[in-house]
Amino acid sequence: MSPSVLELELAASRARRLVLRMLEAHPAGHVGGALSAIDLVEAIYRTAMRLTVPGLAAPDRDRFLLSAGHKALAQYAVLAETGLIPTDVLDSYGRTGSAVPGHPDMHKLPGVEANTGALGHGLAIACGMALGARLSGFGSRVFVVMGDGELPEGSNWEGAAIAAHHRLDHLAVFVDANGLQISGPTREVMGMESISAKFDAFGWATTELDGNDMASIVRVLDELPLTPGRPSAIIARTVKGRGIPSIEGTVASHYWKPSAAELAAAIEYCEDTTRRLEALVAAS
Ligand SMILES: Cc1ncc(C[n+]2csc(CCOP(=O)(O)OP(=O)(O)O)c2C)c(N)n1
Ligand SMILES: [Mg+2]
Repeated sequence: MSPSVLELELAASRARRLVLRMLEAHPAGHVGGALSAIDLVEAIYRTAMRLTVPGLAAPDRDRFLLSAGHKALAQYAVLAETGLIPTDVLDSYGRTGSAVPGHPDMHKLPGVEANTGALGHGLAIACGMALGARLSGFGSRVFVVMGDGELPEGSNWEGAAIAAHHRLDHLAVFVDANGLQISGPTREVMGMESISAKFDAFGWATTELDGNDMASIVRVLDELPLTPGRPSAIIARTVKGRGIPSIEGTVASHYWKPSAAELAAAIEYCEDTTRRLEALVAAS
């Protein structure tokens, strides 16, 4: 049975706590972009993907590509929260040889489909996977999460053209549009609006939603493909650093190095939120 919106909110809160658990192991990382995207990642894994632990390498599996690889803490936390990897793997974050390095490594962690981190490659890789799945007669779907600061990379638009040309309607791209990138607001660094109009011009079906609102995310996931015969682009308006009030919406959240007190305050806030959601789920 599909989880309720409330259960998904609880799962995402638990995943945020796991991001903070990695920071307890090593107090530095790309936290802001992980937390803007984590509601999307949680909902995609929990409601849309067909995945089991023994099936993580099955040829006909659904695939998740984190094109903006620096958001890796979100994927690691969700893989652990959903039970696809053991949670204690997260405690090696920051150590040499860790299976959860700063950018995802497909040779180290099951569930990671490609080594990303150099921005602009995930969509083209996903196109190959989606086309390959179709040629193999599999019903696999491919989900991509990109950043809005990643969009200026030209290779994305080669991928966008390929996906539309091949009518890859089992491919869905979520743009984590938090309005910020590494050095400032995306509109100042390299404006790419209207993102929807650009994907639309390439032949995609597009929609926009609040990417930190579970009800909206689930509604769109249930509707995919947005238009049969077209790949889907979902422009998800989010808040960078969502879930840690002291860094929400700040450029500084991009690579956060919290003091012990800042980390403790973030953990306390997150655990309060989790307890509140647990009570609501129990009462529902
Ligand atoms: C090809 C490439 N150029 C530059 C970088 C450096 N870089 C890392 S994160 C980042 C900003 C990405 O912004 P966005 O996609 O909006 O992600 P967010 O910061 O919002 O998580 C940049 C430019 C990179 N990783 N790859
Ligand atoms: Mg961004």
